[in-house]
Amino acid sequence: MTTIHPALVLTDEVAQALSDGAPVVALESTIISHGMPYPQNVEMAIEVERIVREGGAVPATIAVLDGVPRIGLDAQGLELLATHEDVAKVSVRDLPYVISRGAHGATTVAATMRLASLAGIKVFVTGGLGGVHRGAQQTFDSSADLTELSLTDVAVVSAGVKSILDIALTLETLETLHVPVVAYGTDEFPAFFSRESGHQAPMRVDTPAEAARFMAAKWGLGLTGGVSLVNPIREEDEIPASEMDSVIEQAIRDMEAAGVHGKEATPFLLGRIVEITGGASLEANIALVNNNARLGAQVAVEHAALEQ
Ligand code: PSU
Ligand code: MN
Repeated sequence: MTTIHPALVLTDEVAQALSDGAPVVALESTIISHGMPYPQNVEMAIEVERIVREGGAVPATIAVLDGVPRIGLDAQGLELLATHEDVAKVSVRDLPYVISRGAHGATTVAATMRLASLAGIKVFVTGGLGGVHRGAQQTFDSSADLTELSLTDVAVVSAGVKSILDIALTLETLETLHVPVVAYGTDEFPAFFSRESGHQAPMRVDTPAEAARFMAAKWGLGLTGGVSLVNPIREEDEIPASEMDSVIEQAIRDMEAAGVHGKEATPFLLGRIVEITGGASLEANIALVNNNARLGAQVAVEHAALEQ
């Protein structure tokens, strides 16, 4: 029996799946409103939902619309997030602000995890996690995605983190925060566009069933907090790290020159990388999200079977 928080509005389909104990996969919305240009953003959102369904799970894209936290969206909701000018980027601390003002908000990994967890969803698929930014020793810019991973019992499937972040510091922080980082089918921690980051992942699983057993073992022991399941982009879709390095350095220089920081930093860098690569990074980004959706659906199916 799942208890669902009364402030949330679920679609009938998601509510039914959760009450049946059927597999559900949460999906974030910052990636739609602030992570990709239109119309690729809404096309990606629709395709990811299709892939999750094809994998035997129910997709639940999460956002705040008119001040209401929504678990599951219709086509109109996805289109609004992809096109509306006034959609705030909402991490956990911003939730009360958009809710109390009746505003629209696209949820980050952190806020999506929290809302998913309040709804009783255990598996969440995204593209890349936020983390510790390069230069954080000076700026203290470290994403609330990391603290949320330490608090909330949701498994997050991502393609690792982009090297716009300091990957070594991000991995150190996840260790401090008790967050298991589990690589899927590889020993190496993946770097989003690239399969390799030069950093080892501390743990590895090779099947969705193993991932589901890992989740059950963690939460069964009362070890609260998330699981970061990192899934490398497929070889045929990757952009080698050697090609991305100079692009990312350029994007960071442009960000510094433009005086951008804080919550605008990640969206700015993502947008610049798309521009500098002439759209090649966008193709890779879409491919890796789809790849994560395939894995996330399988993990949700296996985990739901364990819970029956
Ligand atoms: N990384 C990406 N694409 C994204 C994001 C990160 O490759 O769209 C988004 C996610 O929603 C993530 C957020 O949770 O950026 C992190 O933002 P910040 O660094 O401000 O916490
Ligand atoms: Mn930040």
